[in-house]
Amino acid sequence: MSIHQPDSARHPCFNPEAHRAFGRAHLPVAASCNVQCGFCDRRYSCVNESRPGVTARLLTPDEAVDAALRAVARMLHLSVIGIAGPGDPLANAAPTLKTLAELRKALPGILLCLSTNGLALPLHAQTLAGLGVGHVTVTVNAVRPDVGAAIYNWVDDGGKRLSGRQGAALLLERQKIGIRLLKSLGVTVKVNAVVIPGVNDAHMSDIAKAVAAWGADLMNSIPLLPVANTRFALTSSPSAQLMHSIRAEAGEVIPQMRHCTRCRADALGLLGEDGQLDDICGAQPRAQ
Ligand code: CLF
Ligand code: SF4
Repeated sequence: MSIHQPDSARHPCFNPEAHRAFGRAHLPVAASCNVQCGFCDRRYSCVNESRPGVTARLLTPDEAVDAALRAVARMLHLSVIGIAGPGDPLANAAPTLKTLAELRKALPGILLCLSTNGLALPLHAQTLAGLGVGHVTVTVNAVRPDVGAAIYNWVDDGGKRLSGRQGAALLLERQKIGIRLLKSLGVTVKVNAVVIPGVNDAHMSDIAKAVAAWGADLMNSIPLLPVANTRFALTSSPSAQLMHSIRAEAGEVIPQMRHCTRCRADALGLLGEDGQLDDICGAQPRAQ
């Protein structure tokens, strides 16, 4: 199975045939997060760490737009500009939406993309669609609150911090509403799911069925990358064999992405390349 949305033909993540020809730029304008996933550590530096949630430094919207314009001018194969952290783009709605609005004006032909945990998605889905953000990724690691409670340390809903099943249930509800809303607005939706052995690996087919029923177009099962000083620091990554069987089973109900390279929040170029936006390196790491 594959997806056949017209704009996805040149999106390197949504179309496996496009990823050798088209690249993406991530603009790191989203500092904080409204969820704490048990596997995530967003402290960052320029020491060649390549995984989601890390960036050499944060950019203001103006800096981000300038960097994007320079990148597009020198890299003709850039087809997508995305906002993917280092925190959650919609937990930082002001800089994220300002950046997207400026980009839409300056680069009318570029594909705009965004990756979110979905907690604030119902609030912003309409605005995103209005700005022409044609591709959105929502990370859904659980579709049962008891499973989610083992993954999310807490969920912060406008200053109200919820943990355990309560937090996981709220996040799940927002993800469901948000994805359905995006689909009603014509946005192409991918679901990322981090596979954590012993926690949600046996739950992946339930996630696939649920998100397919919500209307999602594509699913990307991502093997856990254990990060020091997190809840899952000592959990092993799933084997290639386990990932193969998870994708095969999930692929019965929703198309699977199989070429994800787990990009940094400031990645630039073809998937697998971590080029740098001009002058992004050099700032000091920030405390979380
Ligand atoms: Fe970036 Fe994500 Fe858009 Fe792609 S990445 S915001 S959908 S333009 Fe792509 Fe990188 Fe995997 Fe993400 S390979 S981590 S799936
Ligand atoms: Fe990290 Fe994303 Fe989870 Fe926030 S939602 S804690 S940025 S993985």
